[in-house]
Order: sequence, then structure tokens, then C-alpha cells
Amino acid sequence: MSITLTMLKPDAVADGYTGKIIDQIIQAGFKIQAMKLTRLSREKAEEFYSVHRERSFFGELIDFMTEGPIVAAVLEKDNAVEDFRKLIGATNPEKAEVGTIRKSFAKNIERNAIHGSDSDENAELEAKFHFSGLEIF
Ligand code: 3AN
Repeated sequence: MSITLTMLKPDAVADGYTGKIIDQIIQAGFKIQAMKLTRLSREKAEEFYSVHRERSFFGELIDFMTEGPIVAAVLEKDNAVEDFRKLIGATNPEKAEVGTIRKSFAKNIERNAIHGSDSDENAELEAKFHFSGLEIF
């Protein structure tokens, strides 16, 4: 078993899609090890997305990710990182396959509804970023 870290982004939470998205994740075979409604400070959002610091969209990305609450969760499954990225679909929802979470719920490449870790190593780091050991089951 391996893990991945997801965030339902401020657009998805504000639009009331939390329940539908969590249900789709569970139906796809992921087990929830940790979950919370929280809001990123600018400092924490900049830390989470520090690899994108030099990108042109960094400021807008931080504005977006701090505009309202998110749902963060640690998810467990065989091959969790790869299977979850298939479930959420391409970063740009216009390119995402029908049936993926981003195709169903994302508005555009920035307001794209959901995050999924891109490697096992980052999944572990991102899980620790959001949760203490006592919050992960
Ligand atoms: P993914 O979330 O699919 O792993 P990343 O890590 O390349 O994609 O990008 C992180 C986040 O930055 C995306 N989820 C999206 O919100 C935003 N983003 C990525 N590329 C762009 C872009 N070209 N323009 C605006 N925002 C972007």
C-alpha cells in the first residue's frame, strides 16, 4: 500500500462539490487515512508550491489557493500516486478525460478543483505538511 495527498481546492469547496468528489475518491478504492477542512495562509501556500516560485502564474496560484477553505486528505491505495492522478485527470481540464474529477468539476488550468501528489516522496512530504502523526490513521 502507498499514499497520496490531495487537496480539494477553494473553487471546489466553495461550489459545494466536496461530498461528490470525496465519494468518487472512495468509490475508486482509496481509503481515507486523514482529512480536514482548513485554510492555507500565504506563507504555507508559498511553501507548498515553492517549486513553482519562478513561474509566471505563481502569484495568482497563491491568491487562489488562499481565497477560501480547502479539504486536505491523505489517501491510501496500491499505486496511490499514479492511480489518483489518473482519477483526477490532466492539469488543464480541457485536456482531461471524460469521467475524471477535473473534467467534471474544474473551471480552467488554474482553478482546477483538486491536487494530487506527483511522486511517492512528495506524497510523504505533503502528508506531513498538512497532518501530524496523530491525525493519520
Ligand atoms: P498538477 O496539479 O496537475 O500536478 P502542477 O503541479 O504543474 O500541476 O501545477 C500546480 C498548480 O499550479 C495546478 N494545480 C494549477 O492550479 C496551477 N497551474 C499549473 N500550470 C498553470 C498554468 N499554466 N497557468 C496557471 N496555473 C497553473
